[in-house]
Amino acid sequence: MSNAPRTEEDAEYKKLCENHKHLIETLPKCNGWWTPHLHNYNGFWLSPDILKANLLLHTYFKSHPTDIFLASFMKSGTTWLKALVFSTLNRHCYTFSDHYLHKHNPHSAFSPLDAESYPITDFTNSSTPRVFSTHFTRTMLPACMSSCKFVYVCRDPKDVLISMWHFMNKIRSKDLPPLSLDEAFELFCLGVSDYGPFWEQVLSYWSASLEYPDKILFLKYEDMKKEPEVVVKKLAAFVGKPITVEEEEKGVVREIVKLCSFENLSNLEVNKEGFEKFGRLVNIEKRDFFRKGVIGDWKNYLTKEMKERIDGITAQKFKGSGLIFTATG
Ligand code: PAP
Repeated sequence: MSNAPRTEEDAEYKKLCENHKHLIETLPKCNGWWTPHLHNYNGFWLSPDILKANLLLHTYFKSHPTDIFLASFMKSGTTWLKALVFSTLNRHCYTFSDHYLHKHNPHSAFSPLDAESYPITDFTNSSTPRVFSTHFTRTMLPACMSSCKFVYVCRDPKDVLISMWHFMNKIRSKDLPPLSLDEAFELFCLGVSDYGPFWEQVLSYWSASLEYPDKILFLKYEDMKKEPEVVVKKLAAFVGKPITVEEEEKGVVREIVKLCSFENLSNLEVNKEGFEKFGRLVNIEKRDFFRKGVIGDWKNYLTKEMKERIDGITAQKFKGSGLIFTATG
């Protein structure tokens, strides 16, 4: 159980927030993507409210041994992963013709740790086991979480950049001028983006997955696109609910893949209208979680030089790690 205070008037909570505010004021800062600034904390860039959420996590979040965390860099496939994990875990609770995901955006299935509302929440989570999502780098998570299971999804950084650039311009403060692709590209390459540097964040989970393969399932968006049924079976086994031969014969895996496909989810009324609330930090239009859902859209935006620069950074950063990206052109 969490020991979160009940109200914002809690003295301990207020003191902690004051300390965090002072700490953040001392940190290096840079231009942000949707907020005016990002702050560098222990090598990673975060917007002030998300950094506050991270700092509070260390005091108030108490993990359960059975918790599962869905981790990713932004725009790498979290929405899809949430839908797949929810429908796999709860496949005995719904029929595929009348499903929770027909009426709810996948983000409402599991809470994001990074934007939880403090201090009212006590991290209640209706699912069993509890499932949370996070974009924090592994090294910024409370130590109590290290014995829990993680599913991590990564994606070609070129597609991440383009997806993020579109998304950030949608949620960017109206007081700021639009973020140009040139500026976004430069910031991304320098590692200055929410939760970045991208490469260090990915590597934090990749190396942990090599060390604890039974605790961290490391997935790639590109593999999920190519072989979604294989991924669903892996996920089911990983969360302790393996698909049986009988289920496979009945087409359960195929149904999960179909339900969670970009084409299906993006065309549901529930994902076309309205907002998804992330703690008390931000309201996001549900349709903004679904743009194109393809591999290689970067080709429509990046020049040859830009592509080569990102691929060069990726090759240099991942050298010797064993992590190889499926070539997308
Ligand atoms: P988040 O970081 O805000 O949670 P996330 O879900 O990780 O976003 O990534 C969004 C990307 O996944 C979008 O990619 P795009 O901009 O290149 O199109 C979105 O379209 C894509 N996406 C969302 N749902 C699915 C899905 N069911 N299948 C494949 N891709 C999807």
